Amino acid sequence: MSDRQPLSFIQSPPELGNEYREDWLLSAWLECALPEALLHDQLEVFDELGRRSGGEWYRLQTEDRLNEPRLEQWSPWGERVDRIELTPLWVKAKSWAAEYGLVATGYDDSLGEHARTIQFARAWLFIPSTDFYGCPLAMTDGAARILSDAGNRELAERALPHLLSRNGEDFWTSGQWMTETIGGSDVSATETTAEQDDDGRWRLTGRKWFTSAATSEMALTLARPEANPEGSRGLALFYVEPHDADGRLQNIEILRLKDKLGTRKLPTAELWLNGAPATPVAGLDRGVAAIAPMLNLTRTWNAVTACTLMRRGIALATSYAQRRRAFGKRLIDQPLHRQTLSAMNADYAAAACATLAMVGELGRVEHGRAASGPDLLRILTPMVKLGTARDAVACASETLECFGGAGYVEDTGLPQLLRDAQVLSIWEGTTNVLALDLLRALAASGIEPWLETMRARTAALDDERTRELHAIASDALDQVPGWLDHPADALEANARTIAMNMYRITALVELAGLARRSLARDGGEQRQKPLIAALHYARNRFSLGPIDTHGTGWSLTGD
Ligand code: UCC
Repeated sequence: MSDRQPLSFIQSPPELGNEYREDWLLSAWLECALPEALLHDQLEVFDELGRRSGGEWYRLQTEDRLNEPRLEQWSPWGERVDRIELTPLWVKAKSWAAEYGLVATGYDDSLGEHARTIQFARAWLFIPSTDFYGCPLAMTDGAARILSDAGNRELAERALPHLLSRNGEDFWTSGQWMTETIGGSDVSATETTAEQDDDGRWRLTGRKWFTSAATSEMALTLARPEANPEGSRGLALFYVEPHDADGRLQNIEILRLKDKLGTRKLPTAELWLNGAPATPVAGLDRGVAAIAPMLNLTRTWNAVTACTLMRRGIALATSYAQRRRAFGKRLIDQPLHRQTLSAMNADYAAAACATLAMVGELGRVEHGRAASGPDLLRILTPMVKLGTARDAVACASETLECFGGAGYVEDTGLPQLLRDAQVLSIWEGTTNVLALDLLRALAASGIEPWLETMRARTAALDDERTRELHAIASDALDQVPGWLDHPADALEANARTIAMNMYRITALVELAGLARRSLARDGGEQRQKPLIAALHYARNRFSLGPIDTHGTGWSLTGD
């Protein structure tokens, strides 16, 4: 018989509710951004997604925690098969993604310029409970955009019906095979070559070092046709179907699955292309420019994912704070803990508003309704991607801390939040690469498309209750032109600070704008939340980094 004392206390775990109804920021944004009738039509789906996200899917995700994809390279009889077995949650997630039109909705012309807002609102609820299934969806979205616009009718007719299918059986996802051993950032150095065989079929040879979601039915990739020059202009964009009609890989070997810090459900693989058949998508050069629409869309998904991970962390930490008692009180009733949760909420609200504003602009650009053509979106995309990614890592770290030691213990499922979030500032362009991309965009269009939009939106903060927000945003915007007035080297050395500053201003202005629009609508306490969040953000979280005009600190780097 045990002589242990009976346990006096067992902590109840955090729980999730209906993740649409509980996400006051998302619902406030949609109420202001969508026409009433359209929102009304969508509410049932949002509500269902919110319920499944916080209920059935979250439970399955928790049960799936220890599963990982598995690569079987050889059959028992010695045949090279290179089959990847996905985790049970990922198998189901593909059907759900198709059923809810998580890619197709963005291309539904009946929704007009709002198609993207509705698509990403749905994805918002799906992503945090499906262990980065958003990654293949992001690449699929990028492929659908490219194949819709590239003018290659044969490829469009073959792949688009699958990429935009709402039926799990017909739905295809797309890979994006870019990264090679020589670089994931400097893609212009791609070593994979493309040659035509005797039948005129293009065949690709080379090693793709980091291909996410290697189970996709198609992929877009870069290779250098023989005799083409070095650099990104000598690359071409190719379409590949990895498997033949019998499901066999076509001159492709899966060398291994990557042993990553996080996103471990994602079957990211190293591939050897050994004459893999491929089709040029849009000519035989300018490959980087040709794949750029895919990059910009996956960066949009990256930002959306960052926000949804912040929201998930906050939901769990809030639930825990309502249950956990320490020093005689629930955590939620303790002023310092409340302040911590408020800061997390304010950061989330700001990141979400910057992201949803970018998504709205994407919808306008795609439907020819954007005031500055594509220029504002081109500026927003790298800036919002890099800013939200870093906010998500900070928020995940704070989430773990809200749980004390339990946040550091694997079987609570919490450490995965931090490991997963860390990828957001690395893939699809690191913070530095994206900061330089922002400079590239500013060099092309000037700062005006962004600055004028931010000034106009700040001018609209004309309510007495938003006066303080107006003053803080105006003051910040006045500083911006001076940041860009430097020689090329100094500008480059300051690119990250400039990008983060512009992101913070965008986040503040968009959140303040939501506060203003919410106040203009009738209603009770719920309508006040964006204002409370905006004031908290402006007073406690908003700060701009200094631009270094004294030199670059290179002497500190060791060279
Ligand atoms: O593949 C990866 C894993 C996939 C995982 C998917 C996750 C989805 C997340 C969803 C969350 C759930 S990771 C791969 C990571 N690698 C990258 O993202 C690449 C990072 N590097 C860059 O972005 C660089 O800036 C490069 C490669 C684009 C730089 O290329 P270049 O060739 O050195 O630079 P250039 O010469 O400036 O650009 C070439 C052309 C130019 O156009 P033209 O030829 O007309 O002058 C640029 O204006 O490409 C154009 N361009 C762009 N256009 C470059 N970037 C862009 C852009 N972002 N938008 C439009």
